[in-house]
Amino acid sequence: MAGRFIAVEGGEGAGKTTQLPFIAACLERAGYSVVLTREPGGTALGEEIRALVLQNRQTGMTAAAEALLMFAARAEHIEQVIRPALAAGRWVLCDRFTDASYAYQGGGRGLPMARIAALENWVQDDLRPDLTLVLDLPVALGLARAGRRGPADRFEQEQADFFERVRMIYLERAKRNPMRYRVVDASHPVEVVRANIERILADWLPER
Ligand code: Z5A
Repeated sequence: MAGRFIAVEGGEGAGKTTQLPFIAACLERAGYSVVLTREPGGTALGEEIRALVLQNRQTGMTAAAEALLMFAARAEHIEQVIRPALAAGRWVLCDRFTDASYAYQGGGRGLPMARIAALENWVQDDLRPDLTLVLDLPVALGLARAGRRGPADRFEQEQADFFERVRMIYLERAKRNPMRYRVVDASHPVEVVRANIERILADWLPER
């Protein structure tokens, strides 16, 4: 049987990195073999693209170049990692996927959503996550958390209104497709967020 594909999304400091190992452990306890991966990244070329798009020396990068680099990394990731894992019956748990392109390049940078949708259809064909967890919290709280973590990357230097647009797009997309998305209130302490994610997964996972 083919595996399932779960993406975890959210704005700055939402706690994806903190919660992902726990989500992977939950799935493994339920008996699934899990591939934990991330975007941009997940392959040798993808990790090089990640360094390019996050580095501060790329100050003049256009929104179109940024979007195309995200989808170049994604094309590699899908062919080399995601599809083979799903075909082998493994579950793919991905730290960000195409919703981040809608949120950051569409919402944040203002690229037309139709262009992102065209890239999505081209690069992914019919591949979409089976479940997308959106870790949501007020922008100011997320930025305060992310600020405690070290030097800001190219995205983290954006202003609050950029991240408000990112948040709005995530929430709009989740609202439009409640079958696929679950919004998790990420403003709570780590253990509370974890317990809420565990409840969502318990409801969503197939009976075994
Ligand atoms: N990007 C894009 O533009 N387009 C795309 O298509 C894709 C990505 C795929 C890299 O993403 C960047 O790429 C990203 C969007 C863009 N923009 N940025 N920046 P990333 O996911 O690798 O990096 P990130 O967004 O910077 O993640 P993050 O800021 O590291 O957030 P996080 O992983 O969600 O948070 P965290 O590291 O788990 O937690 C942050 C801090 O808060 C840390 O000190 C924790 O200990 C603390 N924390 C976490 N949870 C809690 C709770 N519940 N309470 C209190 N403190 C907490």
